[in-house]
Amino acid sequence: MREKILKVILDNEEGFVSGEELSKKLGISRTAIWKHIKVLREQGYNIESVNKKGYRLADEPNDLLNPQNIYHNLKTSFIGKHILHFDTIDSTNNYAKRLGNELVDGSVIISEEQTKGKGRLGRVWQSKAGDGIWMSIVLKPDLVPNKAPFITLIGGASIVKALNNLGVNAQIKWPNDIVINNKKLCGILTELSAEIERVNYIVLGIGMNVKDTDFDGELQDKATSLYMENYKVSRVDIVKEILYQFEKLYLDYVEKNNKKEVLDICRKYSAIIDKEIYVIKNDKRELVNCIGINEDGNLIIENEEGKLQEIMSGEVSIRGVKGYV
Ligand code: BTX
Repeated sequence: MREKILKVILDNEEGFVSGEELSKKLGISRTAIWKHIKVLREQGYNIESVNKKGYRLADEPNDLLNPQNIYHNLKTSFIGKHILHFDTIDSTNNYAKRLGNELVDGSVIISEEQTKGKGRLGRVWQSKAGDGIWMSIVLKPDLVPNKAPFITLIGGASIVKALNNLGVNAQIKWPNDIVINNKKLCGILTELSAEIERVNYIVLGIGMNVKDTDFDGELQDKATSLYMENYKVSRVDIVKEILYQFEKLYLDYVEKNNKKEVLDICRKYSAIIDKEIYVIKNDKRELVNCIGINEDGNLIIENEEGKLQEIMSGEVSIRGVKGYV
């Protein structure tokens, strides 16, 4: 019932909905409505009530990542149609992997906080309560395992497209970072459960800093958040737009083997193409020119001797000449 009340209020973006209208529509008393509204407020919904007018959601951006908020007007067909939301969790990727076989294709796990948020190669991903979007998408494509790494690029392309659609000037640092002003805004961690010939499921983890954040130690120089770059965008709008953009590009790839749009986006919004970059492998650091991204999604670089080389994602780290990018 609470969800139905919320839906009526959310649907009615402009004006007020009176208690009487809600009570008629939903067939419960006005007192019952009022009690539900009280609980919704305790959950964090900023619902205003004005005498003789009724209820409405207050002006500020609707920023709670509760499933109902995300389901509302979500334009996807299956991605994000089943959402699990936690206040705190070890890692949304770990949760998704623990339940991978049981979760339906396109399920999304979101948490306000992660106590063991992780990056690639066991690195730590700072995920403080309420500061960002920490989420994982569970995917069950009919795919051979060696086609799975491209899903990371689809993730990056959909995030950068979504952010730019929302007015945020973000770029991709191939293969798995989204940056603003040369600082790291968002990281992607793709994990795979597979047999030799067949993918069981893929977990696409996305971590994005949104609010003003107290970054720990070394992160202060290389990380940023949307708010810190003066973009006040609602987390709900970002999640919905990412899921929408992701679904289109993902279906193009798994159903039609079409990579074109993903590659176009990765090239258009690249933070490193046509720049000098350091490529770091094990402990070796080489200064190279970044030439582009080829049809497989691999990076093409020109090394110090002028030779062109192809780099696959996962092999290396990339750093800019001046700092992170
Ligand atoms: P990565 O290995 O490319 O980046 C990890 C590195 O990024 C860290 O070593 C640190 O230097 C830096 N870093 C840590 N936390 C942050 C942060 N909040 N903002 C910017 N830089 C940071 C990137 O791995 C993949 C990150 C995926 C995170 C998501 S969150 C939801 C899902 N669950 C989970 O445990 N991981 C993913």
